[in-house]
Amino acid sequence: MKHVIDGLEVASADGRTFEVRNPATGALVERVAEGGATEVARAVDAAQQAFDDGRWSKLPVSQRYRILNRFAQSIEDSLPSLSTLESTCTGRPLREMSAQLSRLPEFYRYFAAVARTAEDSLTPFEGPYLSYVRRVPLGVVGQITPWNHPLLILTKKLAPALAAGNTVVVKPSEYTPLTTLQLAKIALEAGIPPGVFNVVAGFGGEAGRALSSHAGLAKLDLTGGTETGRVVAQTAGANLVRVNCELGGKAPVIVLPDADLEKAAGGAIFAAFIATGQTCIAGARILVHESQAQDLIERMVARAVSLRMGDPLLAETQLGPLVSERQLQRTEEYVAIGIKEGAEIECGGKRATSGALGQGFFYEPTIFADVRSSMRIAQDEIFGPVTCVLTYKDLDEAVRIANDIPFGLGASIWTSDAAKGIKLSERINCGVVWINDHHRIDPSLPWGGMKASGMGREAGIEGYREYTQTKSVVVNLDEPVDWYATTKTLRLS
Ligand code: TXE
Repeated sequence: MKHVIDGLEVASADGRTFEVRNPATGALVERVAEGGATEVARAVDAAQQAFDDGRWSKLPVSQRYRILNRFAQSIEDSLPSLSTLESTCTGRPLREMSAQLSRLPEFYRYFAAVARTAEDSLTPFEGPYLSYVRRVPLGVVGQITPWNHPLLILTKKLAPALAAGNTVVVKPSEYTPLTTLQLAKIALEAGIPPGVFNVVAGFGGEAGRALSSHAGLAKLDLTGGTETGRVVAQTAGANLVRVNCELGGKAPVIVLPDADLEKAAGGAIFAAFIATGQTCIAGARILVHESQAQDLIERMVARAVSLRMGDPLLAETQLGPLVSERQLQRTEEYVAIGIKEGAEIECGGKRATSGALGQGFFYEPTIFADVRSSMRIAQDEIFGPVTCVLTYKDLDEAVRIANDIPFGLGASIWTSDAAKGIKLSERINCGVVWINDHHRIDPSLPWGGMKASGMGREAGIEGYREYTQTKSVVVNLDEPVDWYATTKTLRLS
């Protein structure tokens, strides 16, 4: 597959390509053009040209609305093939990918509607003035996306960016660029003009670096690891490019003593092992009252060991492989660290190698007990199928442990008393708190982290606004004052 730049499929100038492999089998899926500074520069130029000539940014919003709705419909029509390709490249079960991608069209329709219904404001400016504030697009936006939810994460950024009238250059993850390239072609067919949505495939250290250091961007939006966020924010910041970062996380799942333990165990397993634990809001710290720990652990273990691991494309598969050998090694290293730190493995703890599983990057769902909050397995983002159970004595201790982490993206609270859950949510320092659920998203829900989980918000009205900037216009309704021709004391309002 080739880059999509200015509406054309283009190879890299130097002809380089790289392999995309299936993490469940190791088989080659496709070779993809490997871009670098040359392709990024070409894509940014195309996006700048498209922005400046107004083929998208100056279209009446009613027309952008119609085209984005057509794009949403085309995505809906392509869901079976997109889901299969996404599952093949990420290793995530087709059931998960189909459920996740079925949400994409909503995001484009939602943001098209937000743009279509957006109202500008009139400010109470003192004096004989009419002053109004418009929201205008930013310009060329760079978006760097990861491999765990390639199209969903892209869509949270792309839908508001396009709806607001920006033009975009995307650098998808080197592990999973295929569906993003496919999406760019669908966009063209749906009537999004050439140059508006460009994709350069390639590696973070080269294509990603070239995009994040390009001075022509108006904004850079990254989802990735916290270390990548620090590097990218510095590079883009040096060019005064505004930065949005959605970074790591390690979500606490707080089980209150009044919770239905069976439901909480189901919720904890879902929180921890969906996407084989490779999500920024993975339930990686399960907090339970010390008197109920054994009971909850037994229920969680019973569920974890019964998860069906296997070929992601089979309908019955519940747990796929990790995305890469690197993520597998990282998981193995952290499990070894956990054992060394004195935590107890309740289930899992090793690579799955039986039968065909040995060819892929499969790892058994792993539950650690006897974990202290200070241990590295409880502090670092592992991004694999590993969760830790920690105990608390009272609510204050539960809050302390929940917040005792550099991250602050998501958390869930399990209780039979919603009021208790709401009160507790006020005390948890993170961007989203679910009560009796986990992992739920909506186009209308602002998404983003506190602390080391990032800066800025995606989605919702707030996410849309972050893809716009204000332009204030002040109209003098009287005769202009001739400032130097009068000696009267005048106010500059
Ligand atoms: O992500 P990277 P990696 C976390 C998770 C995981 C760890 C490493 O803990 O184990 O990060 O994963 C691009 N300049 N998350 O290394 O590298 C890269 O090409 C510009 C959490 O795979 O952060 C890809 O497109 N771009 C996370 C994107 O950044 C660079 C999702 C993310 O890759 C770059 C993924 C550079 N210097 C990993 N280096 C989440 N929050 O969901 C890399 N990239």
